[in-house]
Amino acid sequence: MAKLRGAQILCQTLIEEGVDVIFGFPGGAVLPLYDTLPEYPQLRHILVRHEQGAAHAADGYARASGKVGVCFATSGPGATNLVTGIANAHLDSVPMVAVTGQVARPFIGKDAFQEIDITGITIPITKHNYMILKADDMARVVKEAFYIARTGRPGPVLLDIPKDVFDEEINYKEPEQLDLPGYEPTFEGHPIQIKKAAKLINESKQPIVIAGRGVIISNAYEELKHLAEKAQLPIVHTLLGIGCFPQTHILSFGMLGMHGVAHANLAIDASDLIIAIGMRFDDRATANVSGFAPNAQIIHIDIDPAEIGKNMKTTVPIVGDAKNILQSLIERIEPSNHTDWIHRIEEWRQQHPLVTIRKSEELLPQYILRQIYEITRGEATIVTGVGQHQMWSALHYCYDKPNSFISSGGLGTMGFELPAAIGAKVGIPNDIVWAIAGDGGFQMTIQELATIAQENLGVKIAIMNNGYLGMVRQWQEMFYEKRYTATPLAGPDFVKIAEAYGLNAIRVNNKIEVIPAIQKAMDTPGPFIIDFCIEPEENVYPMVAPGACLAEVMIDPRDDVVASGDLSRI
Ligand SMILES: Cc1ncc(C[n+]2csc(CCOP(=O)(O)OP(=O)(O)O)c2C)c(N)n1
Ligand SMILES: [Mg+2]
Repeated sequence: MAKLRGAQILCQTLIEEGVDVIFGFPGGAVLPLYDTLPEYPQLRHILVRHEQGAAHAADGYARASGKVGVCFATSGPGATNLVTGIANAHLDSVPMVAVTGQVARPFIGKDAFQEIDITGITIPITKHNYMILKADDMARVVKEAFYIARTGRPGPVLLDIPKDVFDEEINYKEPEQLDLPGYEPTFEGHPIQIKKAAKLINESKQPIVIAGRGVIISNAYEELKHLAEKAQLPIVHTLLGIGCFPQTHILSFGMLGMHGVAHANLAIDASDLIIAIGMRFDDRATANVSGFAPNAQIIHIDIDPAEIGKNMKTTVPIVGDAKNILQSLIERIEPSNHTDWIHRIEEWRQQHPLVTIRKSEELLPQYILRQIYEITRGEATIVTGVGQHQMWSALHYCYDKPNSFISSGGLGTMGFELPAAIGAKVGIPNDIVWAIAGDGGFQMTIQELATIAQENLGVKIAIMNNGYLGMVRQWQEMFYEKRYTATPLAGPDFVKIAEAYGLNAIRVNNKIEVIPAIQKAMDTPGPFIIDFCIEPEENVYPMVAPGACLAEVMIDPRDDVVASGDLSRI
């Protein structure tokens, strides 16, 4: 039997769980772990500049690669700095294992230096958490953590490990088979429910699918396509559902919700049957629930039983894995065409012309996104922050490629863009990764430029620099009579900042510079930053005002708008 220290068992088990990269930041309580890392060169450690960056990078890595993201932090402030990133992963169902050091066992409960009850703090924002109190438990608990993080509805698991447990030496023996009584995620949908759902679909005249991130998590792209094509079901998707169904597909009708396209929202309103797949009726997707799909019955497919009936009364709930359920459902539905219904949605699409952009020589963000789409031929993975630029990214880049949009949905975390793009690039190094940043959010995690420089990560960054906390300013313009309190935002010279970090950067002030700048970013190996100084008071449309129903969607009131692009069908 090998004698191993707790830290060695942790590293060994991480490798067994398929981990090859860790985003982290050291400190006293995790020193024994960091001291052990060089014994395991298979584990690449990426040093971030703030622990929030580690959590978001692990999150971006997990979303892009489909693997569990891992981050390390020390006790106390290191652990609390992870909190936003853990919460972000929790709300968006991202598999993550966060390891925090804790003060040594004799000091626990003494308010020792850098002692904080991180398991207590993270109870509501983790799928599960543990404090590992002896090295004997290490391998079993780490394995459980990965199993919990990646199975069922994925989510973050935190492991808090006292410093002396890393150092504790034991006679290591392989952990036994995992035994987690009480944790048995449902995989297969109940056959009676599937039969009921198929009957509803077969009888429906105006059915519509709302597809969410669950489709991406369960890798159900083909099944969704097959289902849609067999019964000719129109598909709309949530913000995090972008990339679950090709947007150039004839049955794709774009995003619903607060900033969804008009025809998607109107179609939901008129539908007689909603087939919700891997989505949770978030209020940004449903708008005012009391007016949501007033004439529709609802089939709700979700792996998490807690989501059923939470926000919306459901006619037929089906708990289980989307891919598995769709396979059974496809067999039971009859081929159909719904020609009149699809024609009606098409008409709405014509009347409320697509996603619009003003005819203008000004530097408009929608135009920039469209050019990034054209130049990358839709091959890029887009990572955004939160705000107007996030919605422009959702609406004006056309997503055909599966899982090509990474964004903070549930928590809406400004500052997500840069570290999450780092994680995504590490997870899919051969893919093109563009971070679309707000000038506000970018300044929240700007320190991660140093991580990009140190690791020479080829992330391309477009800052949508409007000099405002733009989305909040838009709300002030619309609902607070243009009282712009605390939203005008001075920023540094981002080009000089980038240069100080040793990164290539340019500023773009005019429309004619856009295409050459994007081209230059693509042609330059390694990281590249473009500071796009966009129209400061451009707004996001369409929009459903807070409290309004989807059918009350407002489209761009200005009369010089044209469709954003021919290639896009959204
Ligand atoms: C951490 C955090 N603080 C505050 C907010 C509230 N908020 C939502 S969007 C937004 C403005 C974002 O500004 P910027 O990053 O410049 O993006 P823009 O809307 O201008 O594109 C703010 C302050 C938030 N989402 N996250
Ligand atoms: Mg801004």
